[in-house]
Amino acid sequence: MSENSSNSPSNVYIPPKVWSWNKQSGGKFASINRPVAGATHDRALPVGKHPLQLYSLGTPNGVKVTVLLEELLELGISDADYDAWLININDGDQFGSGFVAANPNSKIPALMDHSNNPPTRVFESGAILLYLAEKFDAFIPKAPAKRAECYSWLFWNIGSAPFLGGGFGHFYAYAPEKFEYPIDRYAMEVKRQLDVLNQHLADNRYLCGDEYSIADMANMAWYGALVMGKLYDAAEFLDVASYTHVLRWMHELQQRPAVKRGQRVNRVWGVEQNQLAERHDASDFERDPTEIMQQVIARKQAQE
Ligand SMILES: N[C@@H](CCC(=O)N[C@@H](CS)C(=O)NCC(=O)O)C(=O)O
Repeated sequence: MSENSSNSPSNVYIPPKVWSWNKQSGGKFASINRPVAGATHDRALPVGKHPLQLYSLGTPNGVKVTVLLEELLELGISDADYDAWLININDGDQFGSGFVAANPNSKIPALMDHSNNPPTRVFESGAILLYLAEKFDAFIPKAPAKRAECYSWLFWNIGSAPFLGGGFGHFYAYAPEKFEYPIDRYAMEVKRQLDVLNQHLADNRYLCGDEYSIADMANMAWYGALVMGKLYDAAEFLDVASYTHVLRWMHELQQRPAVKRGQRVNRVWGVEQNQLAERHDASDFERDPTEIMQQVIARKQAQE
């Protein structure tokens, strides 16, 4: 529609010739969003006692990794023991120089593997899942056709979840106003994605058939949480109850002890017993979450 069209509504947005950064744009994450990359401040990353050092937050992208690490430990793979440090994205921790060195994209999760010299950095949740599954040869099918299926559902998640989080979640839950056009567009896409999973899970116990894998972990953190009503308060709006096969799959996964533990790590909101701001030892799951949170706050204050 042209600028002079007689049909133009008076409040229509006409993009300027060159976009410029308007910090006042509003929305829940307006204060941390920037159009440039790189560190905003010097802050070294802490390093704990285990070879694997995870820097994360208990959002779906973070939970994918902590569930895998807890599953590896549940299998008895002690080399998968890890420290999970809290990166609070609302406080801008992802723009500290140490974190940016681990992930130039400034997003959780980021992993440093100190069992290699120099330590190996891995960023992007899908890359971390693949790296750990291959390193420990677990939760990834061995047969080539099944492994390909696992890659497919894993990368399906990496490509699809941003429409759920950055698209639907942003406009339904976080934008400063409810805009019909983007909510409609992304609700349609998210329902289509749920139907993709639902139809597949009608005939498959797990995403790769009968083998539980990193593809389940990646998708459970997003679409499983969504159908359980844990994301964006959107269960009724999206009629999640109609995706019965996704629900069946998620209910089964929720029974796993490693899933229960992994979902708590680096979580700093919601019901207190479900939180564990940082995990440095298996015994941390038995500790008082408030005490752990207080220790994290004290450490962060000392760093400032
Ligand atoms: N594609 C990335 C997405 C990671 C991501 O979006 N992380 C969010 C939290 S779930 C984040 O760190 N946001 C901070 C920011 O945008 O500044 C992955 O899968 O690891």
